[in-house]
Amino acid sequence: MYPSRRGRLGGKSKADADEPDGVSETPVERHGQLQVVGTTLCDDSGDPVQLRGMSTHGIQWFGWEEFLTDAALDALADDWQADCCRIAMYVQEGGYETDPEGFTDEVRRIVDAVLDRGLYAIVDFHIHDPGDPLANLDHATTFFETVAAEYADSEGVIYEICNEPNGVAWDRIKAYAEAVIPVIRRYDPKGPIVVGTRGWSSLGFAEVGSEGPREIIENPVDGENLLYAYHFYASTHGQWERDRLAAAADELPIFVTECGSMEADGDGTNDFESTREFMDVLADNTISWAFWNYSDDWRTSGVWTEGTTDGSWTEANLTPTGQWVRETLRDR
Ligand code: IDC
Repeated sequence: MYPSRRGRLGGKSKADADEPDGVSETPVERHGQLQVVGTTLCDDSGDPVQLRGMSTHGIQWFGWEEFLTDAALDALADDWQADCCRIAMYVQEGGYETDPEGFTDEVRRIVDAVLDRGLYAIVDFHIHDPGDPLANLDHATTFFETVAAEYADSEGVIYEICNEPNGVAWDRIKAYAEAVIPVIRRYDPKGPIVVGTRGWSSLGFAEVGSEGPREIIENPVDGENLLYAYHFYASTHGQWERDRLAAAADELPIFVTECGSMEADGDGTNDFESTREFMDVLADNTISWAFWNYSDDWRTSGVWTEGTTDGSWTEANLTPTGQWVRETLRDR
């Protein structure tokens, strides 16, 4: 198997972790507590940071034991050399609302496994139907109260409070965010929080009647260390979106918490040329990203071939999507 390129935090402080023990630092050891300075995500020294990694699929289908195991996460950390892992906890569709305690336990288990490898864990409250985040406000309050209280002292947790609002005005999303953020901040005063945006986190571009990022710029969410989500699928989206994303990045802190090289339904053909052009915009603007999705789903977006299980996390079992993303992540 591939050599681990990292030590394990294992109780080491960041200072200790710098010990020249022949093993490179983990992303959390290297960057520490993240913060938003102006429109840029920065590390604890104030230097800009671009995190790059994967999103899980919905953990109700591809969660711990079904798919995510220690071996799967070792491959993501040590072979793929990801900086972050987004944990997609659907609220509907057989998700959190069916078993709040059980799904909170599952998120806790995956967050701990991600942090143990020194990767940043993005806790994704994965709503998109219903598109109005206020429909899930009570669930969000309960869930994030528990998660923020438990991870308040961790340097490696990022809170994504609503995956893809849609069909609602910016005011409602802002109202939801300004109800949930204080719940998190009561326990975790600094952890970065990503707020979903109109039109399936398109910054409003995909929402009829939206004025796009202007609505956010003129009426931002109240709080510190906040970022706004943008999602793209490179076979569906192109230069029109790339130009507007680059312009928005001049005025807003953005995190691409979900993106893909295929159609917006997670399937269809890959357009790796368009994906590369999107990745260039993200790199030029130091925008972090998580690719959809770390699973063996049959759709184009699954990075592992169907039936990949423990012990078979080798290049031979990667789909074309997986080959492309792994190479991109390893290309430092
Ligand atoms: C899709 C999954 C599919 C699942 C569906 C459920 O690929 O297996 O049945 O969700 O709604 C998103 C969403 C994400 C979607 C993904 C691809 O955040 O949940 O996954 N996508 O459609 N936004 C744009 C694309």
